[in-house]
Amino acid sequence: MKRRNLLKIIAGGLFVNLGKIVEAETTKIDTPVVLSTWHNQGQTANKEAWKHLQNGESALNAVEAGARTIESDITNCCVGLGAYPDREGRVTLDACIMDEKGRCGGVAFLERIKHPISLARRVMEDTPHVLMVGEGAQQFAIQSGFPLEDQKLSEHANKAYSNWLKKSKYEPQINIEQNKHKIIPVPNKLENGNINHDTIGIIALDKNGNLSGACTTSGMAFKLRGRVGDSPIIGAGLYVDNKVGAATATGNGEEVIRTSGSFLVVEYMRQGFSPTESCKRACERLLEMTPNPTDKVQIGFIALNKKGEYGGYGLKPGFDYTVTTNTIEHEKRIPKAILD
Ligand code: SD4
Repeated sequence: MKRRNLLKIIAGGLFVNLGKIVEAETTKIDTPVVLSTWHNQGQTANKEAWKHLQNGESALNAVEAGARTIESDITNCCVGLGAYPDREGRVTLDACIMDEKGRCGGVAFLERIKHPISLARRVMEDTPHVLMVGEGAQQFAIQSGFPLEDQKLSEHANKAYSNWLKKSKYEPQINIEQNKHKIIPVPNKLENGNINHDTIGIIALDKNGNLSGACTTSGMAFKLRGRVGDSPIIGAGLYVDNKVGAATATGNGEEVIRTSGSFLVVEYMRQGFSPTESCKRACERLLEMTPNPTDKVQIGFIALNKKGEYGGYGLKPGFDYTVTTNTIEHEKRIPKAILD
């Protein structure tokens, strides 16, 4: 092992000890690193992102590429145009992206555009704005050369929506696969047998030590038309500060927005807490604001600091994420939960 690397590892260990970290998941520095929310889809996203990181490309390119693979998956319940629609039967998408320079872009309430994450990047790079929504965002997409896709539900989304219409019960839920009650509007498993998972949040540190992140979703299944969650909102669903770290969230967006969740996680890291401890503290803060979350409320945070240390925490059990480094191949991590 090179002397430089050895020193880095020692420094990582010291940071953990001095910071009185409760549960550091990593002390060994092993970069580049990419983390994605959930394992089911996170491993696919990480595999794609890793190709870019391995080539020496930027974390920004890596997170965009990782998010795009999930947006392309027409069988995904919760991301991209194949996902579950709102209560009017229309799929509306939210996404945002942030890079190492503090540049950021988001799109919300976007219809018929296959890759909201790439449009968010165009908002960041080609406009003086940060967030574009609805028809205007769609118009900007078309002007930017994005194809306008058919207004059509995927087969599995159509079935789920038809079932939901029969019950006609407006009850959007998150992290549904963990719900023990059976009065749920979306299935625990998709028609193809895949487990139903949520939003993809992906954060990476590249070989040059730069951080970036991306977050993309269709939001809550059968949501009220026009509802926007945390995922396109910088500071809520995603935040990156290249001096400190990056964080992203999955779960009930309303709770994450109310606590500026991802920003909060990064601020805890700025204070010297490990990524795991920072995610835990953000969950605790959330619990202070919502002391009695119903069984439908779930939140998961993942975080990565400038040194390549990473971690996560859930409000409740059931959350997992995926990590990839030179020595860790798209592995599943099951973080602790506040309400374990
Ligand atoms: C939202 N945060 O729209 C998203 C959904 C999600 O796990 O992450 N589900 O509120």
